[in-house]
Amino acid sequence: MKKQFDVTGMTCSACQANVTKAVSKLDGVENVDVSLLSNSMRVEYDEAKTSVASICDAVEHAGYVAREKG
Ligand code: 9UX
Repeated sequence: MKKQFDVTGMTCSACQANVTKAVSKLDGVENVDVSLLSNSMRVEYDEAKTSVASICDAVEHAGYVAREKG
C-alpha cells in the first residue's frame, strides 16, 4: 500500500529528518519519502501491520501533523 500525506509543522531539514525517522520506526513501514518543500510525505507500508491512523499518530508524537491526502 502506498499513500500520500500532507504534513504541517516542518520548518527545517531536521524536522524533515524527525518525521522520516518517526515513521520509519513503525513496524510494517517499507519506505518513507518526506518533502519539506511540498509539506508532503509518501509512505509505502504493509496494511496488515500498520495503518493511516498509526502513521499519523507517529508523526503527531514527533511534534508535527499528518493527514492523508485527498
Ligand atoms: Mo528545525 Mo524542526 O531547527 O522541529 S528541527 S525547526
